[in-house]
Amino acid sequence: MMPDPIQTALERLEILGRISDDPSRLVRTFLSPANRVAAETVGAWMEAAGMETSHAADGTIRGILPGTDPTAKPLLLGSHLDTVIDAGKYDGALGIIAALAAIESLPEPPAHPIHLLGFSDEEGVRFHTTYLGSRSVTGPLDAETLATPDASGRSIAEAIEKEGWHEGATTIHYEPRSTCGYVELHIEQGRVLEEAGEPACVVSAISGQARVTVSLDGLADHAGTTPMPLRRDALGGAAACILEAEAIACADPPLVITVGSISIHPGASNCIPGSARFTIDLRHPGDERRLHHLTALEEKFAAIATERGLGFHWKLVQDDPSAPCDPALTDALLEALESVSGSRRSMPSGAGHDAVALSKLGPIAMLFLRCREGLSHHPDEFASPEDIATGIHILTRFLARL
Ligand code: HGY
Ligand code: MN
Ligand code: MN
Repeated sequence: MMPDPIQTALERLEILGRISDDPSRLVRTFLSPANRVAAETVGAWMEAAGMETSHAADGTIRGILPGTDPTAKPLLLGSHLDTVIDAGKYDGALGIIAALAAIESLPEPPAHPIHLLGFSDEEGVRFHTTYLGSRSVTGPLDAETLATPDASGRSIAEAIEKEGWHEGATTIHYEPRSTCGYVELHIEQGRVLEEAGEPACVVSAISGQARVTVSLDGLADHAGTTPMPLRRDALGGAAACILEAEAIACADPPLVITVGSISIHPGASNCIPGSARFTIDLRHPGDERRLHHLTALEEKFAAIATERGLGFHWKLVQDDPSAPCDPALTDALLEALESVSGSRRSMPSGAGHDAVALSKLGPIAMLFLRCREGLSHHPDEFASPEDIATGIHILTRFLARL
């Protein structure tokens, strides 16, 4: 008796949720040992589903299900294998597992070939970049991106060279207009569906996001003998910048600005911090407003640094415009959504997704699933088995009608 794809999907989510670089919490980052194990594990499941698998040196895994029409362009499905730090087990993994379950649920082979991709890095935890895996299937990463250093100073290029999954690796690449589209299932990571009492919806557009690294350099000095007016306290300057960023974001919703990580030097309780490095994640659904705030924030931070006698460096690590979902592909997904759940809800995504990178190839569409209290990037992230089953049924119906 064939195992039930839904039950299998739920079990696989639990298995993936335990593949971590840290025994005390879920974390899988670019080219980490756990990310490799996750890719190998998903690859084995793809092969068990009759898919031909391959992997890229950067850790992205792909399964191909042939179609019955040799002239048809492939449909791409997928999401990301990596996670944030102390993550939930649904962000990324659910999109891959649910797509595989939908493929396994198809009553007959599809006309279009289906390519299922598990991208190596979307969150950008290690390099503060984002979409590394999905960007790489649309073309080689540019030299500036490849030179981006991690906290240890190792660049992306060096990491791929020294830590990459080179054995048997192939280049996974798609030319623009070489596919009939990319569809991604993902938890909503917000509260709209929960408050509406609906299990799923389609996505209208994915918000643009900018990622910046800010450096402030003052003078490390003695905490006990240095009068306040003589200090060039880098952490004090960072604190002023962070509170200013928060005030700017609160004054212009739906702008959101987040400082997710900060490091200081020397980092002793009796030493005035001589340097501070922190990250900025700035998002707005409108490209013009995002760019306006990026410029204004840099100017504001520069003024704070000058006022405090601090050196200031602003490095725009990445800036992605908003990505609209394709109306025709989204309508096809909407038909499947409505036929399963009766809903025709659509909403914008404040979170970034690999679909942004894949939008450079052709049409994109996304299906959101409800998640409890909208919580995500947190170990208590949760999507119910019933909603996951609904998501798989919607994807299966969509694939069957392709
Ligand atoms: O940060 C995001 O929006 C996504 O989770 N990478
Ligand atoms: Mn995420
Ligand atoms: Mn995600």
